[in-house]
Amino acid sequence: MNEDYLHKDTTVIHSGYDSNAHHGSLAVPLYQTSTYVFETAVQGENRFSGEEEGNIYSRLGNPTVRVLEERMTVLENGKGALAFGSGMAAVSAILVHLTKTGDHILCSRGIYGCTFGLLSIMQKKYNITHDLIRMDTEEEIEQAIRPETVCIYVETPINPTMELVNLQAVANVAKRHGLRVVVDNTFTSPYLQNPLDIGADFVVHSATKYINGHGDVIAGLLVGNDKEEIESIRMSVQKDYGGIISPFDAWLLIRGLKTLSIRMERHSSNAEKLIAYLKKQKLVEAVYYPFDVDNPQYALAKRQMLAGGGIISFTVKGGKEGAQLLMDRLSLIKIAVSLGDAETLIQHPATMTHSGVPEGERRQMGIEDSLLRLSVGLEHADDLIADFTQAFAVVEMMMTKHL
Ligand code: LCS
Repeated sequence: MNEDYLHKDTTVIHSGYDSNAHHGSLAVPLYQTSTYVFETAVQGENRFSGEEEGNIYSRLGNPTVRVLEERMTVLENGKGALAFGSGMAAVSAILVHLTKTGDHILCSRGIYGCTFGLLSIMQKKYNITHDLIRMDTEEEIEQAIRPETVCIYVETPINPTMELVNLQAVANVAKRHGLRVVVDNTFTSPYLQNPLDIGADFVVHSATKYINGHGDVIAGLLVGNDKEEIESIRMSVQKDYGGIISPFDAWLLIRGLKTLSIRMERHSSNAEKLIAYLKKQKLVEAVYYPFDVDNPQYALAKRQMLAGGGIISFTVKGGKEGAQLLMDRLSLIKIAVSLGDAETLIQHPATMTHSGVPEGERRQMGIEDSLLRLSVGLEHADDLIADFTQAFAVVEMMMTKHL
């Protein structure tokens, strides 16, 4: 069947797997093996030399992992994919692949705290420098390019501020200057946004989040638009740095992915109900959500995303103390980092996910002490609203007493 014409709701379930090749098994079999038996010594020699295709050792490839990689390739409209043991393993693999000492990376104004940590290590140890800039217009991006710039690395929406990067502007500038573009697509999942279609060269995911969706796996994915290059990363950086995924975790991701489309729709519709609610609360100062009609980037969001997704950021009155008071009063909504799970989670970026970013840099990224990040889950929206309502009532009472 020509998969090009299938909808994503279908490919998340079927792509990359032929049950006829696996004893008719409906579910993708779990190949929990470290190595593979060669029929003869010469077959082993030929597999190593590349003369014969086939399995060698699970750090170099595994049939269960391959189903996941092929499914992700289809979902991101790419040409090849690699699965990793964490999102950070995927991020570090692509940055190691693209850079050498003396190079420069241009980044979106905000990035995940550990990606920032990785860039700091690369700067200190290998003199690979970076700049974090706004990327609303082509001029802004163009002005920041240096002779030693080799790639543009962006998150959109940005963790945790939910600011967007104009992907078309990035792609246009990159094309003119011969730069490679890497987009961290974790916050939208391939169901809501496909950066390779807009001109990116690589997409990375923390598959820990929406791809899995069930809060029980740490994993990462890298998808590219050039099969040969992806295979060369498999047989170099991935093989020799070794940050691979376990077959069982790949199996769980394949299982989680099957419901990606219905999950993303529910995350988005729940988030829209919560946005409407939060905007009316006295203790809430500002809300940040791409598909909020009052968001200045709403038109851009509509151009590059199918829906707003499940993440909302908002600031509350009372700074860090106000934010912590509210978190401690929530009951159904859990205080935890990570996102994209069935459970609604809330976290405080300044003291949690982005606490490793120096304060000055953090403020430049727009991460205030009063900012909270909510990962809206799959519960009934009314129950989430009820939890907020009881929490706001207590916090308001406590704040009034304080004054
Ligand atoms: N990229 C983004 C945008 C992320 O949000 C994360 C993790 C990563 C990469 C790294 O993925 P990991 O290695 O954890 O699979 N973000 C987290 C967060 O916001 N809370 O906890 C982890």
